[in-house]
Amino acid sequence: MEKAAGFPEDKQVTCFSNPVVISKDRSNLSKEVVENIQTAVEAGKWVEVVSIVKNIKEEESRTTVKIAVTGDSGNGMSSFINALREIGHEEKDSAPTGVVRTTQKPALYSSSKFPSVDLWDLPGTGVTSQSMENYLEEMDFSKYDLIIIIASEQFSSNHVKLAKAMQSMRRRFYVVWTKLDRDLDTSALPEPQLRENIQKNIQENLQKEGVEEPPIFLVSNFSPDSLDFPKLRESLTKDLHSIRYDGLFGTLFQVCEEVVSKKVEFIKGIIKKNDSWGVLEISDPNNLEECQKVFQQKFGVDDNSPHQVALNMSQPQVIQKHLQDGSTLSLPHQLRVRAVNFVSCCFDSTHRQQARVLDEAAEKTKKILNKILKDIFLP
Ligand SMILES: Nc1nc2c(ncn2[C@@H]2O[C@H](COP(=O)(O)OP(=O)(O)OP(=O)(O)O)[C@@H](O)[C@H]2O)c(=O)[nH]1
Ligand SMILES: [Mg+2]
Repeated sequence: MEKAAGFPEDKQVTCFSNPVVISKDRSNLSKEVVENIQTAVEAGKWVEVVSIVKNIKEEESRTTVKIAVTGDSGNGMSSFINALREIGHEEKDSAPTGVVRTTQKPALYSSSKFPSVDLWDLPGTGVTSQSMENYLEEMDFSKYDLIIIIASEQFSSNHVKLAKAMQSMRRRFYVVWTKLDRDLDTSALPEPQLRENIQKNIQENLQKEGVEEPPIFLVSNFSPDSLDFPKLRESLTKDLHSIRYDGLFGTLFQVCEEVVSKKVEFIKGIIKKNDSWGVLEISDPNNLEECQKVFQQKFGVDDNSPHQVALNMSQPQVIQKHLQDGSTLSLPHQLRVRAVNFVSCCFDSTHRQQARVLDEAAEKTKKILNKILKDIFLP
């Protein structure tokens, strides 16, 4: 449905109040959420970590991703939007199309096929302004998460300029060649050959200007289920997922990793001073097995933890297995630790062994965190 005309306002992630920018644009998390997850990781409460991360993902899934459709006027931009939304040009909510310049100002559409995605039908180049510089300025492509450059008949210098601008603005973009039905009707070449020629022509024009090859799709807007349309929908779904969650995944892992590193630093301080072991409730610091057990407990990677998480994950058995691999000691491992204890006592200082056991517990914790986040965020 067309919602409005005019430019999209520069909405940032608005699901949390008091946003704190941690790394990438889309990874704005409120201070409160960051503190909650830090506290849960600090306490090794994986069930809580899972629940917080799932909430964050849910909020993020409701955040709007903005897609701009641009190109030379008449290339089939509005028709492409209708095809992507799988609605006919004659339907009430469709984007107006026509042989004369039709789209005069940006128009917003949405589709139940792509929830929480704004599809902006932009006026073609040469409609709102004379030069490409003015057009780029006026359209302000920095507002969009993904840009679809539509071309047909010829891949013009405007298309190359658009692609070049997207690359220098580090925007994700596709090139979609429309009206392939007409090309197929009028060309004497067999379909594979024709497709190859079109693709090659686009690639060469982009290469000449130093533009890295974007995803290229050849379609007919009159056949939204054939030619490259299925491939295009698949790529779009993957890219929407990546736009929403890649930065978030990295940021959350970083937040959690910092908590683990701080804890390691704190315990290493105790090891170094060989003092205050009582704080960790370790009665005999020279007993490596006791140290190992306590360290694992402190990080929440002892025998009891995997269980709790497994109950809350989407794929309980798989995660439980991963967690057990990463967090519980098998009997042979325990025996190995004892043997290592005995032999390496002769070479290693007790401190170094304590630190090594600590690092092992921390590594296991990071592995578990990585697996939790991957399980929640991977498509
Ligand atoms: N044969 C064929 N014609 C198409 C295709 N896509 C669009 N057209 C026709 O091309 C003309 C222009 O299509 P629009 O979708 O209005 O193009 P636009 O890029 O939005 O153009 P403006 O809004 O005027 O800048 C219309 O007559 C469409 O029916 C296609 O895939 N195949
Ligand atoms: Mg149009």
